[in-house]
Amino acid sequence: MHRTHTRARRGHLLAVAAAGLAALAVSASPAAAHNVSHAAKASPSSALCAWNGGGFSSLDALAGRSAARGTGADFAVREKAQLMEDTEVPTGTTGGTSSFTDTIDVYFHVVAAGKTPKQGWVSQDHVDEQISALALSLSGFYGGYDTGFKLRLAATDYTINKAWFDQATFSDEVAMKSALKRGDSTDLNIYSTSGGGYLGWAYYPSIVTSNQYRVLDGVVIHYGSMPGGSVRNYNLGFTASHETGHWLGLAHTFEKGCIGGGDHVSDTPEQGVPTSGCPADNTQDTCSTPGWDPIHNYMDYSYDRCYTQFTKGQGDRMQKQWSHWRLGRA
Ligand SMILES: [Ca+2]
Ligand SMILES: [Ca+2]
Ligand SMILES: [Zn+2]
Repeated sequence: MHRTHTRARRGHLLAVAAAGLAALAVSASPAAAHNVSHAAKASPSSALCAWNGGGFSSLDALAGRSAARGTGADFAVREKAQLMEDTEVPTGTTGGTSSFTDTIDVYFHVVAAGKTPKQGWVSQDHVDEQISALALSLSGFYGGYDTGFKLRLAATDYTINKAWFDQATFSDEVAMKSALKRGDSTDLNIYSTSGGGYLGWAYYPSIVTSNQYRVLDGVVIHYGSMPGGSVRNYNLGFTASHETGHWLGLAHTFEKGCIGGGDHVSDTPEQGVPTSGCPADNTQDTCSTPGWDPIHNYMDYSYDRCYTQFTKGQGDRMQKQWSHWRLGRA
């Protein structure tokens, strides 16, 4: 089935013909940048959120308890808690320019419980539409900054495995990724599953430095979050954009709340709490510090239809994180 994405934003009607894509390179005029900041991690406990460059204690803890994950029928629990902290790169790292460009190879893994749509079986067309939506969000097509990242779908594979589809435990995640992960540190592995009760999750790029946990590097999404999918309000494919933002080193715009600096991005205003839904106007303001909340930023928790942008500051950060953590590694 062939779908057309249509998004009306601020008087612009953007129509994207989803294509079977070998290489996606979409340019768009950078729109007025909105703001962003990072997200408050729902840390299970303080002991579980310590990533200080020396180890993966939080992941160790997770591995040890075989992850009990809550379910979020209404996706109030939008995302599995981020168990790492994003890590700075050295001053002078390559990136942070508008001339930056690079192409990310994507390995897309459809993991289903069976061969019906409700069992997570999604078509190649559907996968192509997801890649298109993700590529367009990175390019600034829907608004915001052109981050310079382009995508190429390297391969799609299909697996029927009920436990992997369910993603109920950490060990299921490790088993799935150990079997399916492909490529090197510059390659984006996306796993379409039930989401284990979440829309998705990802890990920051510094995970590639861990021999033990690098297999986890990648993005897991709920199959119903793909364009035209079954998850109401979150089915334009932008869960993948949000999670890929993490994969490229971005934290949530609401990270550390109004304290500021939580996302290490200066052009995203502080945000006290994650946005719920899609506020009718742009004047949600949960912190007294300058700027309205960045409700249109992919790194907030708004509805998909509210998402339109990464900022220049985020694009710069992605490029540097990419250069430092991902380029030149096995
Ligand atoms: Ca910020
Ligand atoms: Ca404010
Ligand atoms: Zn997130």
